[in-house]
Amino acid sequence: MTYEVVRHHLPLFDEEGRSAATDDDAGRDRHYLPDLPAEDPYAAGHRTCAGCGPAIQYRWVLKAAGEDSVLAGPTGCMYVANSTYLCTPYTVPWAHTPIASGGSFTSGMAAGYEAMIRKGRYPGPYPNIIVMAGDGSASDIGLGSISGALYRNHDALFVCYDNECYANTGIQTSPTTPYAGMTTFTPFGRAIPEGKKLPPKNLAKMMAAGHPHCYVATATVGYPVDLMNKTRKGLNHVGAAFLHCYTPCQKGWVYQTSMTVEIGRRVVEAGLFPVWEYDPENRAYHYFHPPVQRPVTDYLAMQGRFGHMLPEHIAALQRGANQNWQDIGMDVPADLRAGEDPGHHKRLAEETYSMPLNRGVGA
Ligand SMILES: Cc1ncc(C[n+]2csc(CCOP(=O)(O)OP(=O)(O)O)c2C)c(N)n1
Ligand code: SF4
Ligand SMILES: [Mg+2]
Repeated sequence: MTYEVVRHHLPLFDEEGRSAATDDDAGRDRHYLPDLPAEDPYAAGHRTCAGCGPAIQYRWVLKAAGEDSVLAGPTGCMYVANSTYLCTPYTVPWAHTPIASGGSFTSGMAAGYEAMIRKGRYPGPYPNIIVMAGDGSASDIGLGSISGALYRNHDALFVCYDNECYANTGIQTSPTTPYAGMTTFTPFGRAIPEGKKLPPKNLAKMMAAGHPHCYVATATVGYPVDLMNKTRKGLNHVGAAFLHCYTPCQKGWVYQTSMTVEIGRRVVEAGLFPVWEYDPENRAYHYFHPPVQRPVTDYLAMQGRFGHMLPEHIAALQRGANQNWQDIGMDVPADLRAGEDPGHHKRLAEETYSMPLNRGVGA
């Protein structure tokens, strides 16, 4: 006898929040969080750094997914800092995998649950199967196994928490480290004054273009309701889904601990991390158009990893950001266009940044 595989359908959160939005003096809507589930499958008591972006992302993704979830975590900060022998902050089943095999391990879990439910050996419903891999794992060492799982369309959510470095082993460069981002493997000096010379790998676009049957989206910890809704959309999608989430690393990027969520918004407002969704049914990209467009210096000056940048490096990044604005269908304001000229800039170490207004944590 064969049993039917029954799947969850998770309702989406109200992005506008439950209270009237008010405008701050920069014209941005301030929202309040909608009612969130009380459950917290990523419990308090873990040992990540204060202000750790990946930890914030883990908490929100798991709040959105709920208690009927099973998790895998390839080696990285979110394995090492979260788990010590026989102790983890997860209230749901969780397994560590080698850094290269997050995709293959998760494929096995998905196929196993399907088979057990069909044979009547597991009562169901089909659980939320999630792997959260760092950028070193998802975009580099474990890319092949995640691509294989997406290609075979296993019903699971594959998340890359992107802190733009191999953090756990001492902040080494990864394929997603941005141009000029300083890491222990890309120090700046007389020979290479910008530190990192290469532009970052566009992991999410690669995943969407290469696996057009999958739900693919980008998100940041600056927009928590959007992140939670994309988690739910990815889980509701029957088949493989990939979510690329930008997660600042306080230790590796060197910024004030309380600024993690703010940096998660500024990267979008500076045009350096476009937020979008790929709809596999219509094979269409939907881009988020932020209400504020900033010069890249508003973002760079908050972080010590960019402090060595010279005017020509800043201008190069502004050129890239302006290209991103055009790619997502937005106009490039004159002051941002002017920023393509190195003569427009000082050394970054001489820049200051304004402390942001309290914008709340809504969408
Ligand atoms: C095959 C292999 N190579 C290298 C390592 C060493 N290693 C452990 S954690 C880690 C960093 C992983 O970086 P990332 O996936 O970005 O996660 P993060 O530490 O940034 O959270 C590395 C290189 C390993 N465990 N396995
Ligand atoms: S090093 Fe970075 S990613 Fe790792 S725990 Fe600290 S803040 Fe989080
Ligand atoms: Mg990383």
